[in-house]
Amino acid sequence: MELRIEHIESWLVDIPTIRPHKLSMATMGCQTLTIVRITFADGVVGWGEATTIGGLSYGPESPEGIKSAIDTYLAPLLKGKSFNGLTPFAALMNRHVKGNTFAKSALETAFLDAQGKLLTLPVSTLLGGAKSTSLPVLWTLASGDTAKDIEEGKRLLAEGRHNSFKLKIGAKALADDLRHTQAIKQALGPDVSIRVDVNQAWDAGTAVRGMAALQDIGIDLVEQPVAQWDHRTLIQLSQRFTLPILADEAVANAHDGYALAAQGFTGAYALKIAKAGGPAQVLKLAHVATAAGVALYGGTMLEGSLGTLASLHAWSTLDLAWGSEMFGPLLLKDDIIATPLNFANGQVALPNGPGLGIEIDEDKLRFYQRK
Ligand code: MUC
Ligand code: MG
Repeated sequence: MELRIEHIESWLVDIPTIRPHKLSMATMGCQTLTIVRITFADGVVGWGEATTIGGLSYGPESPEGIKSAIDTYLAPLLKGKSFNGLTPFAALMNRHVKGNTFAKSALETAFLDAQGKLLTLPVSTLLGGAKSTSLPVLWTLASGDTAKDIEEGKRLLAEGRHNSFKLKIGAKALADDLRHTQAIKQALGPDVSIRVDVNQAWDAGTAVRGMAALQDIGIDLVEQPVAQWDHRTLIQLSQRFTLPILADEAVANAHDGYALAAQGFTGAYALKIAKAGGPAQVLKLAHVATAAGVALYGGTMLEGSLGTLASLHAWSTLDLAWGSEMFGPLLLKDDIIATPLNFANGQVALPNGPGLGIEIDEDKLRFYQRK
């Protein structure tokens, strides 16, 4: 089987969020999805998405930069070439384009979507095969207001949509964040798992005090307490506290995962297709982590349904000890797929149709496309 690439198009799609989403480095009122479509010689098309958070405040690629990398460099490189599978496709991109893993992730997703449609197999099968047809999904309480977060958490528990939550802290002083976290933990009760994501906001001293207090409050997991580059403190914290650490910004790919584990990190890694360069590339990190005894968590860049699905197909082949946070589509007021994903009972169902298993609503795409 050879897949010949005829055409690659990309769009910036701006969709408002259902409420402000406050992280330590940005407050989001809108999410921008960079959507890509690859058309192959026999007319089969594949769709992909690359999405980041807060422009350039979270990661090194902006939505506009991702689109530019695709249009200016990656599309001309790939156009007219034939591939017998994903390995040579990814190798060609990596040979000629350094970094830009978000852009590569969108293209890898689109390639897999098309290959799956051609072979009438779901992307999960191309990635090794799904072990489960639904995956656990938490929700992030991040309105910026403690009372609103409690109300939102209680409503989602009552609806049965989610049974664990992540809180975004780090923008405020430690004492304020601890009050906020404790109030939510108490209000939602001992059976509800609460994790926090500090998004790199603490220095080493604050992190030691913060970890000790969060452990007392009964928090289950602390995500990326210190700066991305500060591996030494991250490793020391992971060894000093029984409260586990989830490495997010500090670990993008298999090389990072190997280095952190080899230096003594214990805990878990947040896998994200965008950090690694796609749904197949991120599995390399997952396998390194598993070999090192590091637990797995399915992470999001708050993607819409396309990026969320690409991730879910990859996560379905793994054992995720900490579940996932693939709730991105629920944070957006609307989406560009014809049938929304099904979230219920703390789980999201994995479609089993060919490719990603969904159809794009092209009218919606045009409606939300940046003009
Ligand atoms: C992050 O750093 O984990 C994931 C969930 C959420 O609310 O924000 C993202 C980013
Ligand atoms: Mg995080």
